[in-house]
Amino acid sequence: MRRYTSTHWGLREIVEDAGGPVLRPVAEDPHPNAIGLDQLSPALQSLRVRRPAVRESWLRGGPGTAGDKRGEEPFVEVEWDRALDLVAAELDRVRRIHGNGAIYGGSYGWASAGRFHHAQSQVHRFLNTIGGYVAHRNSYSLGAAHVILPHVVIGMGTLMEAHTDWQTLTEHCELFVTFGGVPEKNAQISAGGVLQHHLPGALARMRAAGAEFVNIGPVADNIPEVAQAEWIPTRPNTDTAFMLALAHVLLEEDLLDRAFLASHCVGFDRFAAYLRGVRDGQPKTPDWAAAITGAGADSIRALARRMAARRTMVNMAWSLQRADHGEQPCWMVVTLAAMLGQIGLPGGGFGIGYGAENVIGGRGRRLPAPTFPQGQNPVGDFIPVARVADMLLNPGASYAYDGEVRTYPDIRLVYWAGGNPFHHHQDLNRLRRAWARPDTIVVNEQYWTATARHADIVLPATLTLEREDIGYAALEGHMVWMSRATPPLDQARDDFTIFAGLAERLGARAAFTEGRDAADWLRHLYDESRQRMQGEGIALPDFDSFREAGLVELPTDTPVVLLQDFRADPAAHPLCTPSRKIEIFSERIAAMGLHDCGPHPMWFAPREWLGAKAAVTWPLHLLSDQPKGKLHSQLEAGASSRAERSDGYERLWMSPADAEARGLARGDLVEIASPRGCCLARAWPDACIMAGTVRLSTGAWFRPEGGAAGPEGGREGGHGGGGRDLAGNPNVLTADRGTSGLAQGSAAQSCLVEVTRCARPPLAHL
Ligand SMILES: Nc1nc2c(c(=O)[nH]1)N[C@H]1C(S)=C(S)[C@@H](COP(=O)(O)OP(=O)(O)OC[C@H]3O[C@@H](n4cnc5c(=O)[nH]c(N)nc54)[C@H](O)[C@@H]3O)O[C@H]1N2
Ligand SMILES: Nc1nc2c(c(=O)[nH]1)N[C@H]1C(S)=C(S)[C@@H](COP(=O)(O)OP(=O)(O)OC[C@H]3O[C@@H](n4cnc5c(=O)[nH]c(N)nc54)[C@H](O)[C@@H]3O)O[C@H]1N2
Ligand SMILES: [Mo]
Repeated sequence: MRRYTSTHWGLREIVEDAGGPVLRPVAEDPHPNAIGLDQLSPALQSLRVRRPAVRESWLRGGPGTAGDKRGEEPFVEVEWDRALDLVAAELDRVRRIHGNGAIYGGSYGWASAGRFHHAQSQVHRFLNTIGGYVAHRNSYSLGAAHVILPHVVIGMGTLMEAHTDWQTLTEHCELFVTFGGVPEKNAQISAGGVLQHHLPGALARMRAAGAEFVNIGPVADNIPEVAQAEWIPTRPNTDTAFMLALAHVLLEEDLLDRAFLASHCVGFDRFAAYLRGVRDGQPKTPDWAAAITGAGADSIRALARRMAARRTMVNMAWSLQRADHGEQPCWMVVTLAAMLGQIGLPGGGFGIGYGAENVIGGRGRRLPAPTFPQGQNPVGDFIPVARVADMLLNPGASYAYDGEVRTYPDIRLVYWAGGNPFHHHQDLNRLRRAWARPDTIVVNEQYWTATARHADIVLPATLTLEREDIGYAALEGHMVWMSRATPPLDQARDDFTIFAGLAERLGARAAFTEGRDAADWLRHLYDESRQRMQGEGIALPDFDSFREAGLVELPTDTPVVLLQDFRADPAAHPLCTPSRKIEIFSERIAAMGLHDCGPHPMWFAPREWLGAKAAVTWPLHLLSDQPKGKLHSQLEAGASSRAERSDGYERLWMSPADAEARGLARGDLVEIASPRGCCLARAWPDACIMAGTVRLSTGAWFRPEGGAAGPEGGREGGHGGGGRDLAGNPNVLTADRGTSGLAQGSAAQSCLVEVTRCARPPLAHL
């Protein structure tokens, strides 16, 4: 009998070794990776939260005591019953005195794969049973895309699974133009799990069939070599200007599909007036764009003609919209594809995120998943997810969001399970100040992450390998019984058990558990899904046979052509937009009257970019992309993550010219500074990075000099926010601003920095 576990980065087989259970990639995967294979190693296990722990002054003084000491003070371990009593009493106090609207339970994060022990679902369901919480909306991944796209074409959720599939692209696509590559490192991941990593194979087949690839952007190594892509280097955050110039050429040379624009789109004429510069006096010509993007005007012109002459797919990476005015590239990529008139044709049109996750471009079908119900939230209040520090710092303040003026709630208690805001949020020193405000912060964690270290009460959570679960990713073509490989470490409990214990103390046990334990829930969720799958013509084995079999493959043979039905008959298959067509001009957005998001796609200069005044002092644009050797901050100390570092430090990729100008050689220790903070890394000059751009991948465990407290206390005797981050987390540098008043998404990719040799090496080496 084969035993499996599912991870967001691949399915693993659990095999017994002389020293205990070990993980192997499954044989079915043509391009497996090595992420997390060492999860049970003593080195990683030594970083676990082993017992419930309470921050010293909170334990002494209660809620609200010395919030500014969070992250510096030692913790005191307590018994489970005491910890649960404390958390339950505090939840009850806050809801009685301030109401459930004072509890922030958004709890953003990837947590682990597995349909039942999904930390966010667990915490949301629990909080719903005790009266509700302030939730979050959208994601760090796609903050701008989620809000703009439904106004313009279709929702991002639908789009995720509606991308034209790789096989269809192989058969029909002649030219694949991508802004921000098709990163193989990112396609290692799919939420819920991956059975087969298909990106490298897909690009190789497209290339063999004759497709040509053009990669536009500041870095060249974000598309597999098999694609043999032509690289047009451009400055970060200038993609909209580049696309506008392509559009200008199509318009001026009459290379656009006027019939498609008339039958399937609204508002092209007003956009065309903008392209021509009727009101602002600035035609968006290739020469105009050349000055902004750094690309040659001739190369823009030539590319536009080539795109019009071929079956062309235009793609953008999600990173483009994780930037100031990130709504614009999303809107513009759709507009450009509409002008080419190939939307709905096999191999043409647009993509938002080929390569961002393995799932994009697959042929799987959405099927009824086993889903742990989260219940109803009686509070109903929410924030756009990346506005968390704003919320904590400015209770009662108002902000614009998607046509509304909203007010930040006054949060007294924060509950986090399954995410790491001290990895993922921008401007971590600001987050530290915001985080000092609530009366109480509770975190369920597996490891002593920076977020756990900045909590008041930390409850130890199990690993997936310490519990049973159902792994499911229909679009990836599998459902898997996740076996328990090892008993829970020390006193760790699964989130369900933790919340059941809290619910019990708050008189909500029956509502939370519905009388089921974890094993009952797994059977129940599976049976329910099995029944609904029958309706879809899928026969799943019964629960016990499923457990026995381990892996069930689901069909992945549905060809997809994005918006094919809409193209064929727009009246019968209308879009969700107000006009039921593609909106190149949006009356709805126009009516919002936003100063930072206009009624059609436009070029807005980001607040931080190489063309800004601030670039005199901060002359390098920092890209903080997704890390190759891990998922976000997970298993940061693991082997595949460490392999991407250089002698213990993160690598700062930079152009050879920028390194030389600073007298830096490969491996030199540098300080990277922005107006918001400073961190260390090793210089890594490489010709794949455009001059003026540097790259530091995300995921490092924030470690401000002086040490953040763990059970053992601060390492070098406490140090307030603002110290250098030794781990190299780019979020000490990034700015915490919303993309615009439309979406308020994370704008992490708009960040200027300077790099200097590190003159003062840290006392403690990593
Ligand atoms: N500068 C910059 N910042 C970024 C980005 C960027 O491009 N640039 N990208 C952003 C994006 S797209 C994202 S999605 C976010 C990701 O940010 P997160 O999703 O917050 O990152 P993870 O490291 O996956 O955090 C998951 C945490 O859950 C814990 N965990 C895992 N399983 C369980 C469990 O069963 N129970 C409990 N209680 N805990 C568990 C893990 O130990 C880990 O600490 O980062 C964002 N931040
Ligand atoms: N290995 C790994 N894979 C992951 C993740 C992970 O943590 N690790 N996270 C997953 C998650 S949650 C998400 S949301 C997706 C994110 O997917 P993306 O947001 O697309 O990923 P990034 O790696 O941030 O960026 C993709 C590429 O765009 C480039 N880029 C950045 N800014 C610009 C720009 O202004 N213009 C152009 N043209 N290019 C630019 C970056 O240098 C990078 O090469 O990745 C997923 N995949
Ligand atoms: Mo993400």
